[in-house]
Amino acid sequence: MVYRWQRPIYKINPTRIWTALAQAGMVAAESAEPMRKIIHIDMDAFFASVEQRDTPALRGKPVAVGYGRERGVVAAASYEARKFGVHSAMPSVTALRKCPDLIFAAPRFEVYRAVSQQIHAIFAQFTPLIEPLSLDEAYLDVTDHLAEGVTATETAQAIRTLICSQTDLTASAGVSYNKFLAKLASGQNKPDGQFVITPKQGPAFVENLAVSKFHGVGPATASKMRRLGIETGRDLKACPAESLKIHFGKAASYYYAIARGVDERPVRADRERKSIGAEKTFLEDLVTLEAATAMLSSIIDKVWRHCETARLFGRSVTLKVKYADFQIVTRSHTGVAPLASRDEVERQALALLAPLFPARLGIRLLGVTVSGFELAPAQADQLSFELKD
Ligand code: TTP
Ligand code: MG
Ligand code: MG
Repeated sequence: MVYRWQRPIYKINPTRIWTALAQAGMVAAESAEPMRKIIHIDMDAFFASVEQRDTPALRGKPVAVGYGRERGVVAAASYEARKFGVHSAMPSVTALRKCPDLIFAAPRFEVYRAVSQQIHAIFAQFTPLIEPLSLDEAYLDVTDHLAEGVTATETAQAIRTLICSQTDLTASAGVSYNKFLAKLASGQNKPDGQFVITPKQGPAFVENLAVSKFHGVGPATASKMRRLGIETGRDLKACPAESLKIHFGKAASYYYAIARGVDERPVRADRERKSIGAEKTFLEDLVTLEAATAMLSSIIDKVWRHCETARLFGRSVTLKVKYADFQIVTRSHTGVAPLASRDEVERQALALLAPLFPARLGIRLLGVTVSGFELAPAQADQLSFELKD
């Protein structure tokens, strides 16, 4: 009897709770665990800036990296192009309508990858705790690696100065006490800027922000939150834990914590990326193979774009189908050679999809994942993301 009551108490780690309370500003920070110092670095208009650096005629001009033809999409837009409303993932035709003088530059992934290695080498001069998120960004934990008398803010400045002198490109930085806030901070003074969020400022900063700006709240989650009346961090904080659990399941505890400026995820160094996937939940269930095929196409576009960005080509394709009754079915195929084009991925995915029709029930979610990479290991493990609506 007694044990049944005691067990949950043993599971609670007092140090972690104390740290969380301190991060939320509920107890004095000095009395908690040493506050972490996390830096998030992200290159400015990465692919576009590299093209402007290497082709002087493109400097100061609205530039999009990608292909201008029909069905092409913008991978990156220079800041000059953004003034016209051009941004990543926008169809090229739309981008040209918004900015008729837009200049398209073909992507050169090997160059972006080389720059990525250069900036990684710079990070490594400051800390071994580096968690890359993509080619152009990473989290750095410098808590135990600050030089004598040097602050995290000064370290971020030093890293940006080195990046600029060694690559001729600019980066922005965010400095804070956890990953969630460091990433939010790096976007605050872009381009070529940095921003600090202190433990004191954290909770208020989150409260005043739109949840759609939160890392980990994709467009589908953001619109679900909107339907529930949750638009800002403040609304999210006001939402009781039980209610979050009902609506968001496993993700609820993450949302509960970030609404309070708390994020205990460690900076995980040198994780190997094992798969790249994307999935999409539909507003209305899909019933026909034609409808499912059409939806799969945009999911594959997204997966393929990220495979290309990371230069990772896998031999396996996995299809995930969630039916209206929430039953999940996965089907996988592994070939002898890496899938080298978007169309090859699509062919495999469709071969896995077709036998599931006629479908026993409407389909509410489709997902595609590529794995079994053969090329150089990239950093970071599974990269999963929601499709933009
Ligand atoms: P981001 O860091 O998201 O964007 P950015 O560096 O172009 O601009 P910002 O100054 O706002 O950070 O992405 C880094 C690179 O990844 C980007 O230059 C191109 C590529 N990319 C794509 O190929 N497709 C996409 O949908 C996105 C978002 C990025
Ligand atoms: Mg960037
Ligand atoms: Mg980035």
